Amino acid sequence: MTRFSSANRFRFQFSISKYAFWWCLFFIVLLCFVSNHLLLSDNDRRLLRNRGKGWEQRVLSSASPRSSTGSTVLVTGAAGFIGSHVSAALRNRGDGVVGLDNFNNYYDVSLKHDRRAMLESSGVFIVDGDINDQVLLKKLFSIVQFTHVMHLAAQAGVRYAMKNPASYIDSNLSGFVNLLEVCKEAKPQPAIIWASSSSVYGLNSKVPFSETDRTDQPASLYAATKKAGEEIAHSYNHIYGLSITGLRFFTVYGPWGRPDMAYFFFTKDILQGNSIRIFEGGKGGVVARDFTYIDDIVKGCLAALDTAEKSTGSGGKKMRPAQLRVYNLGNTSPVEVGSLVSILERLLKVKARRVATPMPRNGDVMYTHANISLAEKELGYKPTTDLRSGLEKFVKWYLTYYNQSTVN
Ligand SMILES: *[C@@H]1O[C@H](CO)[C@@H](O)[C@H](O)[C@H]1NC(C)=O
Ligand SMILES: *[C@@H]1O[C@H](CO)[C@@H](O)[C@H](O)[C@H]1NC(C)=O
Ligand SMILES: CC(=O)N[C@H]1CO[C@H](CO)[C@@H](O)[C@@H]1O
Repeated sequence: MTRFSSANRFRFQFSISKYAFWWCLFFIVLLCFVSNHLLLSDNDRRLLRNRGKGWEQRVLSSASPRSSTGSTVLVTGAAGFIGSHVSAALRNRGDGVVGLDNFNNYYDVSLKHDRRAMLESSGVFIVDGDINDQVLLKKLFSIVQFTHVMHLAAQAGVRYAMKNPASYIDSNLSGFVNLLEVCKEAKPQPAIIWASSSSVYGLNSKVPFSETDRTDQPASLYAATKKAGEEIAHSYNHIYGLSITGLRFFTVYGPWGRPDMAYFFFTKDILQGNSIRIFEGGKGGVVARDFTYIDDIVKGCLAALDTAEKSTGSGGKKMRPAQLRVYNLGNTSPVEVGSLVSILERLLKVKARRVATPMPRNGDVMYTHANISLAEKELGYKPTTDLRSGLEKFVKWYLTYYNQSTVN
């Protein structure tokens, strides 16, 4: 009897624990389902799906320098114009490079994918993701100890900006802050080099523009956000000991450039026989730009990286004051837009159909001219490409890339 009842009790307990087991399982599944849907953003889920072991391996191998003295650099906006050139140059000299880009469709995405293909063939992996994605950034910093961050990403998008300026500012500025937050927490903190812009000089009319000139009169929202970026950089440097270098780029052009820039769409329109609008300043004022060739800019970026001191903080705590710098990277010889078109006409052997238009009041400044003596002194920066030879290389690339046969 005793044997029977103990067996019975055993069976009874077994069936209870079986019930408990199934209920537990049910609750666990329910919990997973709910938390997955309530707590995880789309991005997190994408991260979990696509970023497993193989992905980590690719990040790691891209990050490892080939030379023993090489740096390990995170390049944001790596599929962009300047980002792709800088990534290639870093990789070619033996540094470890991990790219990050969200491949947004502001301009022809296939151009970005082709830049990516070019970089991947030289061993640079570009992570498909956004600088506003904290989870992703933290993950990257947990896999790799970056010595430097080259921050060249920004959300362009003119049409979207008109409809929704707030969100557009959001993505440029909050993206930068997001990145700084992750950098300040990192152990060790990387040094940061980032893209500011000549547009910060705004209404300043004293030329050439020097770093010490006033930059508190932005003429566009874009300029205002770049200026804000410089101030934010100051605060992160001051509070957390991050080493930060801002580069004020002056109208960068060259092969693999951005289709939304004048030299690029002028080339396209001239070849297609479309008329082009050339802005003119009122009352004899000239519209001119200090066009700077991409290879010169790349040299300036690398020199800024090589001369950057280490950040002094660690894990969010400042130890002592850190380096904070800003440099003009220009060509220091402004060219009128009309002359740019004449050079293109000669290179393309096609006459442009010019339509002179008064400069619209959209905040673009009339004239830019960089004083580069500070970059020359401290970075050894010395641009060597004049607009004619630079455009020649651009046109050559353009014709090959778009496979046109207008020129023999
Ligand atoms: C964000 O940055 C991009 C690229 O630098 C620029 O084209 C765009 O105008 C910026 N947006 C704003 C609101 O400044
Ligand atoms: C250029 O900037 C330097 C400081 O970096 C300054 O000493 C020099 O006077 C400036 N040159 C001109 C022509 O403004
Ligand atoms: C100008 C140019 O590069 N033309 C080339 C376009 O592509 C075809 C076929 O892919 C080539 O045969 C042309 O030489």
